[in-house]
Amino acid sequence: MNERVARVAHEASANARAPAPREIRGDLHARGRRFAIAVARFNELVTRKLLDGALHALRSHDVSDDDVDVVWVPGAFELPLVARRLALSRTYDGVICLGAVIRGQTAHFEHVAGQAAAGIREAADASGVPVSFGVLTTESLEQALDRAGGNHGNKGWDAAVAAIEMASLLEQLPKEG
Ligand code: INI
Repeated sequence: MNERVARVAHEASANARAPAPREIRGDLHARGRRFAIAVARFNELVTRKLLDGALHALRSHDVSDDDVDVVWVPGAFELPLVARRLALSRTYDGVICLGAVIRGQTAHFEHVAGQAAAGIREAADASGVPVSFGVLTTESLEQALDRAGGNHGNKGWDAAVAAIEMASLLEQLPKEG
């Protein structure tokens, strides 16, 4: 055994013995899980595509349509209230929030986008249920469409997959004391 081979063999055996922390990850097995989707009607041209993406993701991960409720709200500003109600109901393993806030269309972009993000976060914190953030904040309609099934993927799909992963992860973590 030359010196380099001996060193590699030594390192490999040391690694095999090295203590390692337990890693915990959520998986994407979602059969039997229940999800609610809260989706804003404002910019429905975009949000319907986000909804299509989210539903496609759930179905692709074996979630039955019978285990999904879709709740329409007027705009992204209303998402937090509904997300909180859905999450606190303990009916769902995860809540997926979908919306599109487009700067070109509103002077109060920052308020709508900021309140939606903070409120959705707060719904998750208050309930301990995963509430995912599928709200686009873009400069233009074109950018929003790009992220709703166009050139930059579908943020609705991403938000649904995040909710699936988080539902699995939370199930594995110690319960709150
Ligand atoms: N709601 C959105 O979801 N996206 C927007 O871009 C938007 N703009 O442009 O104003 C918007 N406004 C409506 C808001 O969410 C509330 O529905 C409304 O203020 C009533 O509370």
